[in-house]
Amino acid sequence: MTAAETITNYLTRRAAEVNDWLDRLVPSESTPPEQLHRAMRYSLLAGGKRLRPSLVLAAGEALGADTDDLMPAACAIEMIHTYSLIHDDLPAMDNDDLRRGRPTCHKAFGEAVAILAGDALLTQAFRVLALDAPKRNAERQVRVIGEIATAAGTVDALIGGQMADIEGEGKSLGPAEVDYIHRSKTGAMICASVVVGGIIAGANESQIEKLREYGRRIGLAFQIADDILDVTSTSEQLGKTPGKDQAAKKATYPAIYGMAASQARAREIVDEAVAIASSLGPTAYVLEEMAGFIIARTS
Ligand code: GRG
Repeated sequence: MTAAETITNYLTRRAAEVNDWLDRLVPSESTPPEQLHRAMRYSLLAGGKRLRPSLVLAAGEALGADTDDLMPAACAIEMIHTYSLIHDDLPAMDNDDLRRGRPTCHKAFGEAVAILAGDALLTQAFRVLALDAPKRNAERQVRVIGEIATAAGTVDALIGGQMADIEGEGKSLGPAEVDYIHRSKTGAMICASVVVGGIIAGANESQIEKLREYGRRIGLAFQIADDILDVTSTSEQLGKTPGKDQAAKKATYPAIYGMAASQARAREIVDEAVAIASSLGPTAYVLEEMAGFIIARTS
């Protein structure tokens, strides 16, 4: 990122690079089974901010890694994120019609194909990481795979957080339970993105710990911002249906603490994240900017 470039321009540029790689890392629409590959590509290449892959790139490059060495892991994380969105939108889960500004995968392709498209993206993510392994330091790649699998898993992680979210619907949850859901469902994959960049760059343990602390904070801030946007935004801005949290009586930051306190808390957490990133030195400047973007975003 150059001094003259805004964080929005930086993210647009990174998203275009990530999209090129994603396009090459999933089978084409003409590869059988065509309908399944169409559905995978429909959801994966439908836009999206590419925040998680951009975090892999920003963290890795800050600590000296080359972009091409970071891209396979960055794209694997985006594939897992997209699978989670496809499955979350299904009638058995959040039952949504709109995602990334277009009909959800099951609306466009039917439920059975959407389930398989999600499964296939999750599988393809680990295939990409395995096929990339011969080009990498083996010990680091195993650690990367473990880090991503853990974040996508059940303990303080994506699937576990989704389960707690489902179990909590309609109940009056307290702050600790809401923090657990946010940390697991959303925070774990965001945090892993930052840490994975550091591992690929060969960061030392103290640097990795700092990245993890930074990642934990921006992961939580991201979800608080998401809760706020669910109340304040339109479907045009979000590319998905707003107001769903309130309709499902979900425990969110604004519901528990009120809007002003939620905004203040998100700002506080981001300030902490910026201070941690700045302790990694001037090359981590992009991470500071990204922390700010997380709560300034409108979609
Ligand atoms: C089905 C295992 C499983 C998990 C689903 C991701 C998820 C868990 C649910 C999605 C619903 C939701 C609102 C999650 C919290 C915030 C979040 C992950 C928003 C979407 O991420 P963005 O804003 O989306 O980065 P884009 O489209 O920009 O990639």
